[in-house]
Amino acid sequence: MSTATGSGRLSGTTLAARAAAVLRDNDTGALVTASPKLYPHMWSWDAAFIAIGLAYLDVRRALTELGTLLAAQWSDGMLPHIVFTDADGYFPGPDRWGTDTVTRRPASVRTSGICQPPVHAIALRRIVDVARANSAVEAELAESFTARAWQALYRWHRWIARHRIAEPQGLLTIVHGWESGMDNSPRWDAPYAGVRPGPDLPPYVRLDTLGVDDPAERPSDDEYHRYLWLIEQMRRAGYEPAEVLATSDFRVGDVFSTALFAVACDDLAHLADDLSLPFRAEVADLRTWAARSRRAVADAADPVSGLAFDLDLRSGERLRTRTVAAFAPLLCSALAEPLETRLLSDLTGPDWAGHPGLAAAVPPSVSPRVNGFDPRRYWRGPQWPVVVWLFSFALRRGGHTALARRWRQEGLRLLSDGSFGEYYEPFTGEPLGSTQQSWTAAVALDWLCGW
Ligand code: 2M8
Repeated sequence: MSTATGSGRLSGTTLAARAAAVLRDNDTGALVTASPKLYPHMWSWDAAFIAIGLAYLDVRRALTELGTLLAAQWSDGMLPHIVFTDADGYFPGPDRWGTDTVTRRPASVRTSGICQPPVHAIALRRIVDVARANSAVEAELAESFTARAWQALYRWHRWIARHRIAEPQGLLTIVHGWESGMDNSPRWDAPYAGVRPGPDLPPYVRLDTLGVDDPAERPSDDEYHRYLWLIEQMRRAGYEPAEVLATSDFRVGDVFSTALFAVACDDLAHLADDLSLPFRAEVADLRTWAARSRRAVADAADPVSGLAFDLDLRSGERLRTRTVAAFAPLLCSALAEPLETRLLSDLTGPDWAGHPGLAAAVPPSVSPRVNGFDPRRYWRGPQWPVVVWLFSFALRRGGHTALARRWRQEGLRLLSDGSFGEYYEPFTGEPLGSTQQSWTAAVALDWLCGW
């Protein structure tokens, strides 16, 4: 674990203790909320990262987190993006989603009706590794959980493969910017321009802007109107996967989610092999989906720069916006040399992590040198620790150890005030959005205790 990091910053030990306190404070028993004020529910991809963080505190509790999410899985395999607690104060809540009448949803929980990036098998593999390093007892807990949960995770992946892989390109299709996890990223500006809210959109009042110091750190009202319209369309389609694809004003092939799907498929297959689980045909499926997805990311990459671009499946337009998601090939090792090196030098260079003005040398969500970069507004410029963690983790696995360690160090520097911001202003390091954000605390724990 690292020691003191400099004046006004917490030592590694204190930071880890504070991160643990965030996860404990946000713990309702069965789930850790994404944050105490702004997000008092469970979010699907947050839960995966949170479970990794929890593994350093208590492996059993980490497995419960994944178990809670899997208990909300729909009967067709979809893992919903929000599992609601009883808390008020978040909009859109379960009534607005209107999933109570959907019979594919388990009756015991209220959920949203869309999904988020499939990082759960990546988390489970990580937790098994942490548990094995901890003790034989924890290893046994993690391994038996894996044997029990494996098929549910496979069904989740199969749902994606069946309903959300758009051929011939092979990219993972999203039907709402929220499904990407990068809600208002400029990646989605062009597709959102085609979303035209109808006059019959039921009225609503936003609550999210009350949970932050400055509403300018959140998406605009105009964006929210489109977000709500897409929900209305899906609700009218009964959240039926084929009907949603046929009727949604938003249908985009997401390179970042596709790359994560490739890695998650390989990780789930690896877990079955590692534990000698009797799922030979399913493992073959996973390997096929992984290879297909990796190829789709490679095909989406510009042959000169290596940057991978999303595809608007409604207009056929390639979305050439320079956001951090364009480095998706690095997540799943999709590109051969010299393109991988080209991408790495771009991402570490002055347009990105090497920009001379940054407080911490990690990639922002959008390059500061791109028109429209906004250092304070959510996914349109700030640095997101969880995204930095994903790249550092992938780079380490891919053998780029020195860079992975550097980003771990710089990522920790970003977090070292101990407030665990949702995202950070890249030039000042100011925490923005929510504080005590659980997944930020979780990645801090992994960087501090697992490297
Ligand atoms: C943000 O998204 C939610 C909607 O899903 C919101 O703004 O209300 C995103 O940052 C998303 O990636 C994240 O999972 C969620 C909870 O942290 O918040």
